[in-house]
Amino acid sequence: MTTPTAESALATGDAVPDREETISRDELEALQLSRLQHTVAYAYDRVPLYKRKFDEAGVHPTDLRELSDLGKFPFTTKEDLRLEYPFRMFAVPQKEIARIHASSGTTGRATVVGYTKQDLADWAKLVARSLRASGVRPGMKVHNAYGYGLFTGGLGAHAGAEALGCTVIPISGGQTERQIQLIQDFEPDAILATPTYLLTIADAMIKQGIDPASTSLKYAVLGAEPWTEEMRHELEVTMNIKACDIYGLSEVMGPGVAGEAVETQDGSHIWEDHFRPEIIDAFNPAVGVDSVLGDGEHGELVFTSLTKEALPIIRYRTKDLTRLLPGTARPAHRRMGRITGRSDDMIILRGVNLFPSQIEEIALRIPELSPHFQLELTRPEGQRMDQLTVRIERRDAVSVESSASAAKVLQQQIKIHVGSSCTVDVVDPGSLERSNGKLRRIYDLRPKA
Ligand code: DLL
Repeated sequence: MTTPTAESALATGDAVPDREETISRDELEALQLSRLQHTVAYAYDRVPLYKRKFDEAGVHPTDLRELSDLGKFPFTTKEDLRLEYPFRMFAVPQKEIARIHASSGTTGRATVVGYTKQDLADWAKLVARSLRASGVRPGMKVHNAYGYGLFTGGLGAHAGAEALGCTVIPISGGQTERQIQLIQDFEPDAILATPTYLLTIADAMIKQGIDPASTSLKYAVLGAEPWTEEMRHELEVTMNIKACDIYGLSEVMGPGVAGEAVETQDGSHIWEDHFRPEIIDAFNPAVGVDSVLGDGEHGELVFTSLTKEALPIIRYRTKDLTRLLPGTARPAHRRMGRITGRSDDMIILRGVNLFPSQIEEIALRIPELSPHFQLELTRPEGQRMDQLTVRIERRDAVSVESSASAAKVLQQQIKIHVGSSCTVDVVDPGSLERSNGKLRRIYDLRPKA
């Protein structure tokens, strides 16, 4: 529900937030509790999986008397969604489902998610809220380079930008030359893309002799994959823009579960009037009530939806590793720290844990090296030890000789900050595959066990 003030603010191009964005923490928690009580009862009554899981765990929706009681309820995992493929997680009859999205399902079956008309309206409202927080205003032209289709990025961002009152350019991902042409011709104010795809666009502009800092773009709202402060700096300087984060996942909604404020640029605010976040100890095999961690502690992010009709989701384990921080620009809504990685994307190299974002952070501090890199894991014949090779492009103007010393610096810095020994292979500019959306950084060539 938007208040008349917020509606008129949208119409006039003002930046006044929704009422729920500015309520006090106490008011917000009261709202969360009533919505949570409704959601667990609704899920229990309508989705057989939840009934089964709650019964097995010996909990009933009436056990939820205060917010911390949520810890008594069982988790939901991607595996649960796969087992209930395609529609058994839906809490409404199919004719009430207005849209379906699905994850690509690189391993096993895709996970399918559904939305009622009301869910779509809530989703658009939250994406609009996120974009507005990130500097986008009604009337602006928005170039949407998230992929359209079953992926929630394209259509989710599209509906949010429309709801905000923007002029949307639905270009989708790929066809980089064409993207550049349209950025020049249509002169958009904002671009929505994955960080690595924006990098691809900037890089292709440079190759065409266009200065990426000279375009009409002023704002970028970037997400769908992990990225670092160093990458933010790289993109902001190269493109002369303000770049903010947007976070989300299809199982919980899509983009817009959390969004970053341009005035603080200090991490995405989780829209807690629609989602209750928790952090759990991801690597404890017996995760349960006791494993809920306090604010500020690092662990796996877990979400419970508070308003969703088609796919209520209870304590969904995202596998995303981060921590909860106090709200700043939107004080009642806690922020999430940058996602260091996913628990299932962590490289364990001779006992040391490593994420691609750590390499990004270190590499981008070395002036000779570009943000284009891949991590290759191998186990050479006859050896028991795994080997990590960081393959990274040198910057355009850098000579082969100076990139050799940069390689040494990178290798040493990785050893110091991460604790892993690796080989660094500096390659020619333009020789590594470019991103079209979510970039694959890890190439695991080790023999399968
Ligand atoms: O990536 C939704 C989205 C689209 C978010 C566009 C933002 C912008 P999925 O394909 O289900 O949904 O992938 C979700 O992507 O669990 C994270 O691992 C990762 N992810 C999404 N946003 C961020 C972010 C979309 N801002 C998975 N930072 C999530 C880091 C992110 N990782």
